[in-house]
Amino acid sequence: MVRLTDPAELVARAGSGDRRALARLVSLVEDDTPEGAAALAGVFADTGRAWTTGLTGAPGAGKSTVADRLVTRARMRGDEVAVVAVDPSSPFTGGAILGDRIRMQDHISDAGVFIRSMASRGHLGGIAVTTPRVVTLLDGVGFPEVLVETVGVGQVEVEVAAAVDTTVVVVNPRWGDSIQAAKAGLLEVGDVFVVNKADRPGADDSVRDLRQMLELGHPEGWWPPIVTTVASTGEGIDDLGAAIDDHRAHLADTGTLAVRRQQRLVAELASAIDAELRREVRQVAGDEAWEAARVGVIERRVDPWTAARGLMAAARPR
Ligand SMILES: Nc1nc2c(ncn2[C@@H]2O[C@H](COP(=O)(O)OP(=O)(O)O)[C@@H](O)[C@H]2O)c(=O)[nH]1
Ligand SMILES: [Mg+2]
Repeated sequence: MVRLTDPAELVARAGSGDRRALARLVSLVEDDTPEGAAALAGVFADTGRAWTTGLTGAPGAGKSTVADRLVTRARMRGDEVAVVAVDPSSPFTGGAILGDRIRMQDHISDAGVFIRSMASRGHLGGIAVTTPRVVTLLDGVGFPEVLVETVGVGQVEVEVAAAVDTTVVVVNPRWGDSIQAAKAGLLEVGDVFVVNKADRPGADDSVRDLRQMLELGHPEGWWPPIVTTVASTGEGIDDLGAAIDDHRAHLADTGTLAVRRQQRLVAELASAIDAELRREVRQVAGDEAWEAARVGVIERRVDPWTAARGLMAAARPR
């Protein structure tokens, strides 16, 4: 079989529900290929329509199980939905990805659901660069709803989870779990909080701890609700869905949605320029000059700022 790589053809097929074409497109975007870039350029005018929700929290908190329930909810509403599960801890085909697949298996045969697990591949920028592009692609081919699951451990993962319209932070009723979430910087990014595994003791204490910590913050007209769930049985998922819908309505009514999305796009523009410039400077100045700068900085013979200016000057056309 000939492997289809024409971006326009793939976009057309993906848009009409061809999941294999879509999977191929996502790979092309993930691998930072020219075809992927062309596909993104092609769909960009159609983006800005999807509602994006991020789910973040410690490994094992139940994010995938919650996502699975939210997918069911979206399907019952008649909406198609895409899920992007980012797991930087499984660089190859780790257990987490398999676990996500098994958990989501009810949806795998459903043509209205697209699930993609992405592992950090270690290329420049990694998931921080790739995930927003994949989400943009899914938006552009017409998914009204996109869920992004990220392990909320590192700064990059937290940023990825926060680069959505609504960020949901998932914790468990374990002593100290809320404190860990706070330390990871999750309290600042959460729009909705979930105490999942409420079938275990301590859920009420966790809710109280979270509320106290959140009250120390300075919300801009939105007090993040705290919902308790038992994702494994589906208990509380309707409340969570309602809380997400409320947040969505709040953002739309206050005009915050447009502002947030504009800020995200401008940030994306700035980071794209950074990445392009770095690549170009390295290419034009040459490996030797790059290496000399690198070693010079490490050995403290030249400061990073002077070295950067030197490389830029070497790369600038005369
Ligand atoms: N007891 C209990 N277990 C749950 C609940 N939600 C998820 N789990 C289990 O917790 C484990 C981790 O869930 P998973 O969704 O993979 O967590 P993730 O790593 O955050 O995506 C799995 O074995 C789930 O079946 C819950 O509400 N109660
Ligand atoms: Mg998971």
